[in-house]
Amino acid sequence: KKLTIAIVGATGAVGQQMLQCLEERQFDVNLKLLASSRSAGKVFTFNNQKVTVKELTENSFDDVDYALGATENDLAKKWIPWANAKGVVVVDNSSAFRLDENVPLVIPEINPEDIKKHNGIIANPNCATIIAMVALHELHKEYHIKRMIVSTYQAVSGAGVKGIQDLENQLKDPDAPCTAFPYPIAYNLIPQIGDFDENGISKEEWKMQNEARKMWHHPDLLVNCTCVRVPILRSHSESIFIECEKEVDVNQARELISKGQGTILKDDPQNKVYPMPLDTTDQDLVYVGRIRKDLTDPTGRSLALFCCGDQIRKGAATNAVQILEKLIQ
Ligand code: 2RA
Repeated sequence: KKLTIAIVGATGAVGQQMLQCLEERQFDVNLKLLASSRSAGKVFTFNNQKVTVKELTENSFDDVDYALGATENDLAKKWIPWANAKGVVVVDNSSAFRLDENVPLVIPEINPEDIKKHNGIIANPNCATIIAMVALHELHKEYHIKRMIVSTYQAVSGAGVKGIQDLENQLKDPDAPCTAFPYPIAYNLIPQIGDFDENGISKEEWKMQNEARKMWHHPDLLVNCTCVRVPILRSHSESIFIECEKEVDVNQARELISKGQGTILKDDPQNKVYPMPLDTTDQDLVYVGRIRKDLTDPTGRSLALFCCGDQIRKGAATNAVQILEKLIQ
């Protein structure tokens, strides 16, 4: 019997990419597209079949085996119990359950063994966290990262279709409305993603430390993160400094990354070869370059690098579909 997979939040940027990833990765399944009443009736194509979006209700999951969640937190907290009540296992891209101890948080290249610990929900990490950890994983295994200082340059797609539309509209007309961000994003940078706490640290900035600690099973990891919205469509870029337990070697680090799962080494600065968002857009690998020793650290245990990855793909949809692949294999 063919499995039935539901995409919940099917008409958003991530939901649409999930559909495309399922098709690219040849999922021979029945697909159910669920969204709000205002999207019900829209028709999409999957494996050359027309699929009509249905309204998400409590009874949407009777005939579903697995669900991919691409909704905001509040809605996820509402519909996921409906799905679990019908025995449906959910891979959720919202941040609602990521830190719940009964919910595995997974990047398949890093901690696939955590998938089987699920109790009905597996959480997909935040896009900026996925891109950083895929870039760093081999280095962490070799040098054991103690502390990370990260600056992110996050694409407007992180705020969904509205974010993309704001940038495209404002580039045409600087007076076009700001619907996704507090200020114009065209020709601008906005050093805020999510609300700030009393320490002046944003919700997005806390995600990097909280989620990396959970997935690396490394509760002492220290992360200082600055998250900035930039006028780029789809790829997040990140400048990362790591302080390790062991002395680092740049050539070995390059070797580890070139052999790493999910990464491509783009590191020949003398020939202007380094990661850029235009290169990583609409593909699933994380590009890593600008790898260099931190000459200000006499212990030789610190290293800096720059990486880029597609926020909608590996940062969200592809990672979730890769988790689903592991679940049903
Ligand atoms: C953002 N990481 O970039 C958040 C959610 N995708 O807006």
